[in-house]
Parts: sequence; structure tokens; C-alpha cells
Amino acid sequence: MIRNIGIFAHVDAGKTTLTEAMMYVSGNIKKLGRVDHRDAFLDTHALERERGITIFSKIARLQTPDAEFTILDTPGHADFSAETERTLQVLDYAILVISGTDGVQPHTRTLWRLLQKYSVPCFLFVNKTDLPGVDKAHIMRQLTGLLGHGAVDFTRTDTPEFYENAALCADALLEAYEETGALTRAQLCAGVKARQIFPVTFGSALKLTGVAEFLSCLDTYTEPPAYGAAFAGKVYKIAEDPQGARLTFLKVTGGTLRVREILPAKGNVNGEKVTGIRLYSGEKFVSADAAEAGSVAAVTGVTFTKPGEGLGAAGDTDAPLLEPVLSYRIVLPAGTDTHTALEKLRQLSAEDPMLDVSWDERLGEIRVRLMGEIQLEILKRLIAERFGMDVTFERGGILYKETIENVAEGVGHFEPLRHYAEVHLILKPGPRGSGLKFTSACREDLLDKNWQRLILTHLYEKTHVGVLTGSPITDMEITLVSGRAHPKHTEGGDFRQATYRAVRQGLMEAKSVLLEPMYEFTLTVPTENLGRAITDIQHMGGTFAAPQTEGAFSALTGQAPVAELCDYAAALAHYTRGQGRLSCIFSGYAPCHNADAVIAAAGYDPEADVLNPADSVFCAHGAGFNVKWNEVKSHMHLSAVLSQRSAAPAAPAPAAAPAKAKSTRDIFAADKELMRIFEATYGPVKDRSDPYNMRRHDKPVKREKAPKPLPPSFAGSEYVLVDGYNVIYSWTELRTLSEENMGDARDALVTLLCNYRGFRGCELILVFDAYRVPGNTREVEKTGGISVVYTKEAETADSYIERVSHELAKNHRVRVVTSDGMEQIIILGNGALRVSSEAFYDEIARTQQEIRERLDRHGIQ
Ligand SMILES: Nc1nc2c(ncn2[C@@H]2O[C@H](COP(=O)(O)OP(=O)(O)OP(=O)(O)O)[C@@H](O)[C@H]2O)c(=O)[nH]1
Ligand SMILES: [Mg+2]
Repeated sequence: MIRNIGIFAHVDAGKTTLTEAMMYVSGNIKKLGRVDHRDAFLDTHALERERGITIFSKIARLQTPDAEFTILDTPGHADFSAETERTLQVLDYAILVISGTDGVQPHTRTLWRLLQKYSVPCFLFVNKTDLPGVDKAHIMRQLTGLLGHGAVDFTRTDTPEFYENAALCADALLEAYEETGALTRAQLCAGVKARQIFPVTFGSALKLTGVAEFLSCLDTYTEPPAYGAAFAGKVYKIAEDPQGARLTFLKVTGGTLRVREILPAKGNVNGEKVTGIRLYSGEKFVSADAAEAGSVAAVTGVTFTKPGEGLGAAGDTDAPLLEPVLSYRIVLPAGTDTHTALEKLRQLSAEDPMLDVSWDERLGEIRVRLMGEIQLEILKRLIAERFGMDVTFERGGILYKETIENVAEGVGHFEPLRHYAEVHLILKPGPRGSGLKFTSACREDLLDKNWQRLILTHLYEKTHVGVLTGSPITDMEITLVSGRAHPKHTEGGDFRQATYRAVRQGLMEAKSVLLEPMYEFTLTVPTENLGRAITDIQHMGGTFAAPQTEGAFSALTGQAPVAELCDYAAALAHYTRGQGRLSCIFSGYAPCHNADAVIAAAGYDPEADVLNPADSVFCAHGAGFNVKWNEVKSHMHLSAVLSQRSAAPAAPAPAAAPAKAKSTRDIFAADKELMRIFEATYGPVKDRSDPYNMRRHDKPVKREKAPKPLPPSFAGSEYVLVDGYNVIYSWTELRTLSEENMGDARDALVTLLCNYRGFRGCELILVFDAYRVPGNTREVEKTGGISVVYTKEAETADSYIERVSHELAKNHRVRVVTSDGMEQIIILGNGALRVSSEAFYDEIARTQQEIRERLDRHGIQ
């Protein structure tokens, strides 16, 4: 059975050289390559050979007489640590390489944190002992500082001193040792597996000393894990082979994976057929018909996979610990079509989700997230090689996050005509670095389990943004505590709306805190410059430990904001005349040291963020209307959970006492004018006297008073915005026409709408996407009383409609005609009403019928 072992260290410690040496010493490769000669077995990519560093994780298959190992070599440079972290989820053991000359480095500490998070048992190899100045005792002291008593020298495993040291690692080991005066192989193996013992050996990968002994240590003290019979798999990496085939690297963690079988997928995506299984070693692979549990393989034929995903019986991996903190704009070469470029760049994002390639609609920019300058250079080269695009990068700033410091209840209600959903969420601050956690504590008699699951899906599916700067929120527990569906009118999308709005409403009520990314840094300067270094770090709002002076240099380690440190290298080089060294690694988020300035510079207005509304939509007079976030709680249909708990925590929920609701017709009777408009628009109003008690409030409702005045958005004239191509594609006649000639289909639609407008007396805006047309500027044509808009380059009809409807809805009734499948959030978020293309088709047909009847009455042919 195979043992999967990852190999980790800071840059240049000798990981690739050690892997090569282990392959050579064990007879798995015949020729010893070398990183420095650009012929290493694993650093196979041209960019890796050019720079002499590992950029992509790689696999080496290693067979010894007694065991089979899969070694995963990882990049040591901090800029590629996301790639390194991804491999951790498929490992049985890790090797942490320490360079004998450098000792424990800040990056070693980061890697140690990662190994702890993923609970991977670990062996240590102290490398480069061939070089002068390597002090084994000093390194052992450093390792004890890092790992505690678990670091045990395994150079000689038959001495009393060895047994004593190993026995001190755990109570069970100590007891066994006291009984017998020794420890068995099985006991030591168990200690290693339980992360109580971390075996340390010494050697030189380059000179092949201590390598055979290290291999034998791995052979003796590792054991393959046990796996279940049901298929399970963990995806850790997506890549492309030189022929452009998509490779899904995974570990089979249960059962067997076979070629031509369907790889089961989670969620809505159907499974896909595995067309090939490749067992890679270095650049080469052998094809296999099946991969047993424990194998790490590359699978071809599947497109839905993403790193971190669990397949079959396996769960998904938690969010990674390390993440990029710098945002960049990608500037495309002149004449490149933005849309095509974005699609290509998104392929890279599928391989490395951390890049998070995104399109900022507001600023018209493509953005990526990066770890640092070296990653930037590599990405630039990769984009040029794979897509033939010579892009440049512009710094787009720091990736801030937001959290809250008090508990709040967020309420979202979504009830345009014939829709219904209400959601109550408790937002609670979580520990720093804990990310977002979503749970449900909602009673099933209040809301069916399926709706609850759907709400959780909606919480997971979106990057929820905060209300200070619009940055993603983090470190919160969001609990679903209450909600309501309508047995007839609730559709899945309604809960999406209500959930998103509940999060935002809660954020508006809570006290928000801006968080900024921090670096853990080591700053080495000539001792005469130490004073300057300390002053600089203090000015940055950083913290540091007592400086360590060695010879003419002093080292300062601590934490400081990324925003301040990311540009410090230039100043450092200047005042130390090139002798200063700065090494940084992301260490997490902390409250922002200059929050007020950052918030002011962001200029974010949460109430104007139409993509992320905090307001709700309620229904009155047969039409939905917008309710501001700070008034939602006086309209909501369920009681607040927070206040209920604090007011009478022990009291059982009162039995539902249905308040007598007035029928829609009653309400309309109060406003004949509205009734007329409503009926003219939707046809006769059906008497839906609320058979489901939808209007019941848990608290008594005073219905005697006159209905609330209508929101101002319905007072003025009516605007109808029509998403042109959507309508053409969903109306059979127009679609058929478009297949022959799109121009004819557009003209036919214009004619229909002109007639409609003439009869209904509304303002009509017909919008056609022209965003894929390079160099196109927006055009507006007035024809037959309607406005026909062709959007400009990089502007979709959706985004145009969203903006315009937002403006118009302030003073007018606005309806938006688009397909059913479209996200409703945008349009409805700003008070406009959405009409599906199908429903609008009926309306147009009815209008035409009315026009004909009227013409008939007047004897006009
Ligand atoms: N003297 C000496 N040099 C070594 C030893 N092991 C590796 N090196 C050298 O150290 C440099 C880095 O080695 P790599 O194997 O590329 O190190 P790495 O840890 O894989 O580096 P990255 O993948 O870029 O993080 C090369 O110049 C190696 O020749 C050793 O045992 N002794
Ligand atoms: Mg390497």
C-alpha cells in the first residue's frame, strides 16, 4: 500500500535535491540530475529550470524493497505557498527540510502552522550538513523551540538516550518505556502518526550522505492508512498537460477509481466520465485502468473539478490558511477583446482558485489576487505562453476584509407579487482567522428542512461583502434562526434574495470592523541601521520581538500591516545600501491600523450598492415595494428572535393566532386608481384572500388604520425596460426569425413594442447587448416613441438595465422584462419589478387583441 509524503521547506533548502537523491539512492532513477544543471527529475517546467526554483508541485514515485511511496515536491517560495498548501490535504506524512546553514526560518514556522492545521505527521531532514558552519546541536535547540519535545534525533535508534527522548514525547510511550526499558517499532510508529514524535535526521542531499538512512527511517516508521470501501477522492490540483488536456490531480481516499467510470460530482453538476488515469512520476506518466485507495493520480475527461473538492464519500477541504493579499489590475494589450481575455484568464482561475480572476463591472477592470512580485512575473509569462497575450499588471491595492464586533439579527424579506420568502439570521463575531461559519438552528415546524438547506447553500454560494468598504466579510458565525416560505408562491430564488438581504441588513445594524492583512516579517539590517528599522516598523503600526544581533547584523522579527510593508523593500535597500533583507509571509488579518483613512478612500456607500441590497421587498396592493433596511423590522412577518430571546427566554412560542387578514381586493378598494393601473397591467385581480395566512404577523397587527401610503416609486409614470436578446430568444416566433436574420427579429420586436407603448402609454426602453463588439460606444435610437439602446463595449444589457432601473425607480414605477433564469437580485434590489419574457409575451398578445377589438369597434380594418 502506498504512502503519500509531501516535502516542505523554505526556498532553496534542498527539497527538490533531496527528492532526486532519494529516487537515485533507491534505484528509481539511474541518472542523478541537478537543479543547478537544469536537469532535475522534478523541476521540469521551463520557468523552473530558468529560475532554479520549484513553482508547481510535482510527483515522484518511489519504490523500496518493502514499501511504495508517492513523494510530492512543493515550491518553497512564499509566493507559491497556495500551491504548497493545496498538497497538504492528500498527505499521509510530511518531510520538513531544514537547511543546516539557515536553520529555522520564518517560512519554516508558517509551514509548521500548516502541518498543524492539516494534522500531518512529520519527519525532519536537516540538509546541507556538508557545508561549513552547520551546528547540529544549535539546530536541534531551534527545532525543540519550534516543535517542542517531539523533535527527537533519529540518527541512532538503539541507544538508551534515544529511547529516553522518545519516551518523553507522550505518557503512553513513557509507561511502555518504564516497563520494558525500550520502545517497539509499532509504538514509535504510533507516536509518529499521532504527531507526538517528529523524527529528525541529518545529511546532505547534494552529496548523498544520510539519504539512505533517511529513506530507511521513512520505511520503518511510516504506515499506510486504512481506507473505506466506498469510492472517495480528494482533488488537490488542476493543471493542463502540454497538449492542453485538463488534468485533475486527486488522491483516491476510498474504494477504487476506474477508467470509463462516471466520476460522481457534488451539487447540481452531473458526474463525468473518466477517460484516463495517469500515474505521474516527474515529467512522465504511465496510464492505468484503475487507481486503488491511497493512489495519487491525474484524471482526464472531467471538467467540473476544483482544488479542495471532495468526491464521492469525501468531504470538501476547509478554506486554506494562506491567501493572496495583493490585488492587481490586468492591463490587456491594445485591441484585445476583454470578454475573450476574461474567459481565458478564468481558466487559470480554475486551476488556481486563489487567483480569483474577476471582472469589476463598475470600474471595467479585470482583477487578480497575488501573493507577490515573483508570482506576478511567472503569471505574466504563463499568460503569454498559453494565450499569446502580453499583459501588464497594475497594483490595485490591498485586500481588506470586514467583520463585526457585536451580535445582530439580520432580516431579509422578499415578496414581489407571487413570490415569498423571509429569512432571519443571527450574525455573531467569530475568533480571528476562523472565517465564515454557517449553521441552522431553525425549527423544522417553522421552516422545512429543504428550505433551510437551500438558505445555507445561498449563504455559501456568494462572497458576502461588508458595509464599510464593500470588502468580503469574515470571522463570523451566521446562524439561520427563523424563516418562512409560502406553500404556493415561494420559489428557490426567493430565498436567495431573502438570504442575501438578511446578511446585509444584519451587517447594517451591527458594528463593523475593518480588517487588514498582516505580514510576519524578518528584517535583517546592519546593526548601525537597527534604530531606523525599529522606528519604521513602529510607524507602520507593527509589533516586534527583541532584536537578535549576530556579528555586524541584527534581525528584527514581528508583524506589520501588508499595506505598509509591501513597498518597504525599496526604502530598506536605500538606507542599508543594499545590505538589508526583508522576508515576509502572510500571517492573517487584524483590525486595520488606519481604518478611517481606508474607509474614506474607498468611498463606499452601502445603500447605493445595488448588487448587494440591505433593503427588503414587501407586498402591498398586489405589488412589491422596497422597504429600507432600517424599516424592515417594522414590516417583517415573523418576530425577531434576538429580542424574543432576551425578553422572555423561557416562554414557549405563542400558538399561531391568525390575525384576520384583509383580502387584496379590500386593500385595493381603498385606492381605485391603483386598482385600475394594476388591472390594466396584470389583468383582473384575483381574490386571493390569503388562504395561507401569509399576512399574519406573529405580533398583533393593527390593520384598522388606512393602508400605508405607497412608496414614491409608484407615483410617477411607468417605465418598461426590455432585455432585447433575452426576449428574442424566449419568444418562439422571434427566435425562429432570428435564426434566419437577427436584424429582422430585432425590427419585429421594435414594431411590437411600439404598438404596445402606443396603446399602454408607458415609456419603453429596449436594450440590446453590444458589449462583445470591440470599440462599440453606447448608442440610443428613438424610434416609434420607444428608445432602443445598444450597450457599449464591456457593458452587458443586464448591467445597463440595472443602472438605469436603479435611477428610474427613485421616482417612477419601473418594470424590467427579462428571462426567468436571470438573477432577480439586481433588478428587484432597487425597487423595480421584474416581468418574465413569457409573462410579457402574454401581455403583448393581450394588448394586440385589445387593439384589434378597438379597431373593429370603430370599423377600421
Ligand atoms: N551544499 C549543498 N547544497 C545543496 C544541498 N542540497 C541542495 N543544495 C543546493 O541548494 C540549492 C537549492 O536546491 P533545491 O533542491 O532547488 O531547493 P528547493 O528546496 O527545492 O528550492 P525551491 O523548490 O525553489 O523552494 C541548489 O543550488 C542545490 O544544489 C546540499 O545538501 N548541500
Ligand atoms: Mg524545489
